[in-house]
Amino acid sequence: MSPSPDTFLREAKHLVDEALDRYLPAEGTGAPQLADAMRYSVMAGGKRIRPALALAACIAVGGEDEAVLPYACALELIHTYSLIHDDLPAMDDDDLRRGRPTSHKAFGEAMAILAGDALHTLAFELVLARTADGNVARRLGATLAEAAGFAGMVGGQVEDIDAGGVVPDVERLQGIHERKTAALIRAAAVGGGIAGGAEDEQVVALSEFGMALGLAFQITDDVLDETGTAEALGKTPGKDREADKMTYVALEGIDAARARATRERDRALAALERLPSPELLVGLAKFVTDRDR
Ligand code: GRG
Repeated sequence: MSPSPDTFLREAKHLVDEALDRYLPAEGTGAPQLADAMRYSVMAGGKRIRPALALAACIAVGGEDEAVLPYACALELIHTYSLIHDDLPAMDDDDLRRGRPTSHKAFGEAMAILAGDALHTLAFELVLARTADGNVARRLGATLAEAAGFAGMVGGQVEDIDAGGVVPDVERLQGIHERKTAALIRAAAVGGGIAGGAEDEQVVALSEFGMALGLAFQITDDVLDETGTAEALGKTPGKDREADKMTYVALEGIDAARARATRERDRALAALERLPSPELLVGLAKFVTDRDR
């Protein structure tokens, strides 16, 4: 029997946190303040949902979880770098993240920028230097780069900034979130499949799953920004409305946004029917829309 989503997330977090601790520069080494700033944000907690999805996708196609561990950690490093940079005064200007003062509040702006940069490059070092099979490493590196860069997260972030204060429309909003949030979540599922030796059609199913789940994740994030507490979320709620952001809640209200998240989640679940052992992914998909943090 598969573990519950909470149990699997806890186990995945343990595995990934132990590996991250090994992969990150040791405290007090090299440029000590940089090593401290990198560790401060990565080890502050976080749900580790992207690495958990990569591990579960690898298992869903019959792979062994250690084949995907460096890639799972790389996803978390890219995600953490994006949070550090997103919190900077030049972007969202946030004081609280993962229940702690943001990186620039704790280390200053220059160090926060540099810690993000170093996490970004460490991510690719892990994938390329620590993935056992060279061909798999090349495919994982390309998958991660595409999801994190111009065609994915960074491009989506720029579109999101450009959309501030604009009257919301659903097509534009979906385009933003496919790139800003869903691309990296899709890369978690696809990369997990690649590392696990998935057939081409299984990779396609994981891609559809990841994109739909990524949208469900973002819509739920928009709802939680309205309904969640700083204590549960570990960040300041209500920032989207304050910044007049284009969100699903601004577009259609909380109830319709929740219903939209459920529809995307169900679309994600339908794609899993084409995989041999999807149980862990099914549980994670339900966690994404039912969470309070
Ligand atoms: C700065 C290049 C650059 C990109 C920023 C991802 C992103 C783009 C900004 C983060 C801000 C944000 C609220 C994004 C929407 C969804 C999201 C990524 C939420 C945070 O992810 P969780 O809930 O966080 O997985 P934890 O802390 O649990 O890892």
